[in-house]
Amino acid sequence: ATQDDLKRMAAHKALELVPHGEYIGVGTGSTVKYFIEALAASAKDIKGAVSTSSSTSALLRQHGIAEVGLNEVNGLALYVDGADEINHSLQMIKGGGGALLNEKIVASASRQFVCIADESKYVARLGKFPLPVEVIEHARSLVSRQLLKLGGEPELRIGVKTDNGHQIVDVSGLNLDQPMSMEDAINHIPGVVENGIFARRPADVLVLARAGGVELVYA
Ligand code: DER
Repeated sequence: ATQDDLKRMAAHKALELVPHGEYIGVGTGSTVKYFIEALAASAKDIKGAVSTSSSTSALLRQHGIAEVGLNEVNGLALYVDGADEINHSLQMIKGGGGALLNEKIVASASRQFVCIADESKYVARLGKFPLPVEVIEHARSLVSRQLLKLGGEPELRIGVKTDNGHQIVDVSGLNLDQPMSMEDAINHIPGVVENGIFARRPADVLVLARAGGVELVYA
């Protein structure tokens, strides 16, 4: 099975966890793209979807799934999203697709976080994938100096502005063995908007696709 086959398998399996008649949150990325396709082809009648990026909004529109704004709903039953890395406590590194701010916001509004991923994302230790940090442009150098003090090597994601108009620096070399502490430390740097460590609020279940099949993994 190719990685795309595995992403498709995980996305399809996640449909079983989608309740009827509820609002759900939908993340961003190529695995989520397969989830949106599977959802559209299924008989699931959700009330609507809260998006996390312009690319996900375009996919929802393309597949005839109603999009609602987060301000229009009072919480969400479920949030479905991918990850760049996810450990055995279901803590994640996200933001490879540049939507980490909206993803963390919508995830925080959701009662259950379902992560869909192929086996390449499931790791014993977080930190091989460079950590995306969303920063305010005029504070970028100030933030980068602080990230260096934390042991990181920040690199500007050239030519990228997030849907919320910010820049992203990708930070290699950080020690993420205490992911919750690092998530808080980085978010306390003035000029940081959000970072891609999802440790304070990890996923509730991982739909993990391997060559041998798809399984539900709990922390
Ligand atoms: O940017 C993100 O957080 C995405 O969810 C990313 O982590 C997963 O993207 P993929 O499904 O294309 O691998």
